Formats: sequence, structure tokens, C-alpha cells
Amino acid sequence: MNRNNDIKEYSTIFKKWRVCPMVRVDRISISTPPELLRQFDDSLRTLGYTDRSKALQIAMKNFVTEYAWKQGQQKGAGAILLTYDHESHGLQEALTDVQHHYRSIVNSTTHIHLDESQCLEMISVQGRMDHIRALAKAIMKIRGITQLKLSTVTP
Ligand code: NI
Repeated sequence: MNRNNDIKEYSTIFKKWRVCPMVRVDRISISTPPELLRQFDDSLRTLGYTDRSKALQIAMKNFVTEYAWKQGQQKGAGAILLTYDHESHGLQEALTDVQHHYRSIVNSTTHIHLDESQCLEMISVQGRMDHIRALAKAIMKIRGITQLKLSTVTP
């Protein structure tokens, strides 16, 4: 792809998700117990962040995303990660049925054969948060699902 198209595409993404580093910023001053700040800086170092502002922005964004769960209509995107034993009777059919039912928010599914019987599936989702949560709940109810993790972001 040519470079100009790349740039155009990225700026569209930045605009949509409002993460462009060149947008105007507001400066804030916060009070924190020194111990919390020390723990925060320690975790930054461990994760390899050098910019405290950037890390705080990510933490704030995660907080907002978490809150968005309570605002069902808000849109988001993410992934449902699950494991199961493919020999469990009826499980794969049930898993397919549920995904067909929620097809408006399911983008794609990736399947990995972990060993002779265990499977890992990653379902990419995009849409209303309450629908994403409903899909995760419906999958959780299927007999034989051994683990399920849901990770989401909001624009
Ligand atoms: Ni498999």
C-alpha cells in the first residue's frame, strides 16, 4: 500500500478513536498518597513505560471503559477468549449457534488446537457493550467451556 494511503488511513483511525498524539491536551494536577505514586511508578517501570502522562491516560481510559459496562448502549470492540474440550458433546454446535445469533457483533473467530482435546477460540467483537456482554454470558452458559476472558476497549 502506498504511504499516503497509510497516513490517511491512520488519521481516520486516530480521529475515530481519539488517540491522536497531536490533539490538544488539558493539563491537570492531582494529589496522591506517596505510596500509591511509588507503586504506580514501579509498575510503569516493570511494564516498560517511560511517560507517566501516557500511562495515566491509559489508566483513565481503562477506568472509562470499565464504567462503560454500566452504560449498555455505548459501543466498543474487543475479544472473547475461551477454552474448551472439543470432545464435549454438543459444545461446538452450541458455540456456533450462539455466534450465529450474535452475528451482528461477531467480526471473526480464530481457533487454535492446543493439544489432542483442548481448543482455544478467540472471537473478535465490535458493537454495543450490552450485546458483547450478553454474548459472553451466553457462551459461558455452554457446558464444557473451561475458561472465558473478555477484554474490551471503547472509542
Ligand atoms: Ni481444536
